[in-house]
Amino acid sequence: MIVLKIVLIGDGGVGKTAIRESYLGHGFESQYVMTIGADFAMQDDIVNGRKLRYQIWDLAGQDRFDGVRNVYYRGAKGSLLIFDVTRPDSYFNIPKWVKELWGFNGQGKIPIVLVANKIDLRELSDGEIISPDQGRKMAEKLTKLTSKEGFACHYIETSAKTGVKIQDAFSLLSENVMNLAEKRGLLKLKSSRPKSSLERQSIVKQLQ
Ligand SMILES: Nc1nc2c(ncn2[C@@H]2O[C@H](COP(=O)(O)OP(=O)(O)OP(=O)(O)O)[C@@H](O)[C@H]2O)c(=O)[nH]1
Ligand SMILES: [Mg+2]
Repeated sequence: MIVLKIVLIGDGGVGKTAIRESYLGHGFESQYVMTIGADFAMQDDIVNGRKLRYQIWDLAGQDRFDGVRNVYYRGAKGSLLIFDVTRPDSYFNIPKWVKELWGFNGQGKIPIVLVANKIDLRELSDGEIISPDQGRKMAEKLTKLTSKEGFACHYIETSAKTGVKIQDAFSLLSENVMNLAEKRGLLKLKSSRPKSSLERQSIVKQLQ
């Protein structure tokens, strides 16, 4: 069992909690209840035939929690960085979130999946909308910052309301994290020899 701490980040109201709840199979709540500080959940999953235990930290996005949030990043191995396609400000704030994430997790640059949420509202909204092209461009910009580290930042479009691509967002992130761990020799995915319990414990420790 691989234990993976991930953080859900992005501006207040972009849908971090809704995405977490959808992933956990709890359905969709249309009323906004702002997260205070952080919420925590665990979920087991199987990705590419490997058993995973996610420790999901769903952080409060409102500015008033700016100081409080920093402690929750420590030990994170990857992040879903979420913005709301109907709120351009949440897209333009992405650099702020990247800086926080890479500044406080304790290991510098770690994988990010950039998530464009609320795509069910694209057709309905008459305001300015962030396009798939803009989303991809931002992910490419992030990848320029991480390619030296040996990984890319991917882009995915979701709706917590309809559930579209929610599972994929989590598995894309864990695949990225595991590939990186394998590259760095922390995880031998292709090993044919069964691992001893000591080896397994050490992998779990390194991924925590
Ligand atoms: N239509 C639609 N509404 C969404 C979607 N995701 C979230 N919402 C709504 O957006 C509002 C905010 O969602 P939350 O998940 O609470 O946002 P958050 O990012 O956790 O916000 P903070 O906890 O304050 O940081 C709620 O009213 C949700 O119902 C979506 O994909 N589509
Ligand atoms: Mg929340």
